[in-house]
Amino acid sequence: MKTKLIDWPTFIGALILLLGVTIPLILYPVKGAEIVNLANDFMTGNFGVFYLLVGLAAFAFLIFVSFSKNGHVKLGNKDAEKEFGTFSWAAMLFAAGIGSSILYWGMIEWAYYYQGPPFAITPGSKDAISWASAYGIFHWGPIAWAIYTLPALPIAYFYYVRKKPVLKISEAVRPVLGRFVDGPIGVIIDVLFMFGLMGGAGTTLALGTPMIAEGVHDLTGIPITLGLKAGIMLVCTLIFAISAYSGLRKGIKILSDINLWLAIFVLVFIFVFGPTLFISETTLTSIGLIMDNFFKMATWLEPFGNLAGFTETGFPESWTIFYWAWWVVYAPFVGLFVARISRGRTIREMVLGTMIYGTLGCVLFFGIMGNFGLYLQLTGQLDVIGFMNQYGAPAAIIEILHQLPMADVMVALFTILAVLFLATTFDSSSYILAAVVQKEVQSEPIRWNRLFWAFTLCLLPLVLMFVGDLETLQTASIVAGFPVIFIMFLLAWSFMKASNTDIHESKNYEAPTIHINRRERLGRLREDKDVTKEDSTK
Ligand code: NM2
Repeated sequence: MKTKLIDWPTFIGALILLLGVTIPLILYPVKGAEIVNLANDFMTGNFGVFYLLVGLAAFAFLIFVSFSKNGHVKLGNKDAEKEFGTFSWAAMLFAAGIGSSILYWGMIEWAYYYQGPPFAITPGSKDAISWASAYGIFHWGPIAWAIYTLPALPIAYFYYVRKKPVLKISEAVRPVLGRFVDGPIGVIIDVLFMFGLMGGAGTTLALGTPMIAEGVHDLTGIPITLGLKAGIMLVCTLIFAISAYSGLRKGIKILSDINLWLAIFVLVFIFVFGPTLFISETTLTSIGLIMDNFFKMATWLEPFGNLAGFTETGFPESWTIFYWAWWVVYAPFVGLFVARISRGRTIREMVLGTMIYGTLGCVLFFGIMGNFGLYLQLTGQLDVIGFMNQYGAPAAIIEILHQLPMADVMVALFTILAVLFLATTFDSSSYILAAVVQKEVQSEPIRWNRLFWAFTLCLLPLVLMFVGDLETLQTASIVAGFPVIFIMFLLAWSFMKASNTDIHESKNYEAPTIHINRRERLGRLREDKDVTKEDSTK
């Protein structure tokens, strides 16, 4: 067993923090939940502005970078071939960054907005219905994907351009923090990121497991008990542990490809056999509504609360801020992962590819699955909202699927798809957690290390489920992600600092990887001509 490569302070630090939070939650669940909820209210109540600004800033920054000189830098040597074809690349990045939550929220998010709309609109009104269809797409749209993409910039840059074989968040902020990253500050940055990710992943499991259990129950009649849910978690863990163990090119890539094909099949099926026209029209209209109101949605808070006749809805805290926080805790991981799979692409290709494919994928899920449910509601074919309020969201999701032809097959495929989505997020998470606790990653992190983090990822939610408090975990993860926001700033700053320096010094810097844009090329041609003219006049 190779242990020399392990960065023990980070490895142990992350475990201590994890146990330090889990054990008190197990011992004092009620008090623990109280504290976590207080922390959450404090954070989303007071730092909403901050979160919304981070979203907007990430979005603006990435657009700027992709069209600036820095966007032309190629990740890898000039002649490096793309390590993965675009299809597999997009499949992997989507499968890594998006878990089973997209099946959950894609199906049912609209139902929450229908009953609790934004902008103090009357619940169930015509306006509420339009926003119900649009808001989910916004929460999984370009700003969210920008949050995901930002950390990939410095990480990919150092790994492929400066060729440092280290896949760590701390390494990516070296240009700003300098030697400090070699000391405790570096360890703290990595540990905080790992903790946030484990919490964010806990939220994913907390949502995914009951939905998969509902599918299994529907298909087999097995009652939904704690045992069934624990069994499901263990099976999922086994699948993603095997995938992480077999590595990037075998396990993770193959599982992601299958995941994508199955997802396409399910979506096409619902689109074709569901209300095709309604789905197309509503999705397009929703996109228009978002475009029209992009900045309004991206900045909407409730500054007046209940003052002067205003009514506070709590919508921004419960949804937009919560979502941005959730994307933030996952972001460094997705950044590390996207960076790792992007060899041979330019920064611009990586950035625009992630944002565009990511957003498009989410639009398809929300547009097709969500609007199918909305259609059932509006036509009275199924009172989804009534069903959900009585039996819970997972049951409502399965009931929606029952309205399709070949319902049992669709429920089965949907359940398998949920397992796959979960597994493909968790195998890459384990892979990245393993990478971060290593001093060096030449090609892949060590196998036992990958396996270790696969099981650790599942342990916390599993134990907390028995204490009956997955919700606390969900909240705790968001709180845990708060420090990651500052890391996001450092990451953006580091990228600009490093790549600008390299571009300025590019004459002696490894025959860069930097393509010249058209205007510059013309400029240079002109200079050359001037030189020749001068020469001929001599
Ligand atoms: N995000 C995309 O459960 C999942 O789908 C993982 C969730 C951050 C909302 C990511």
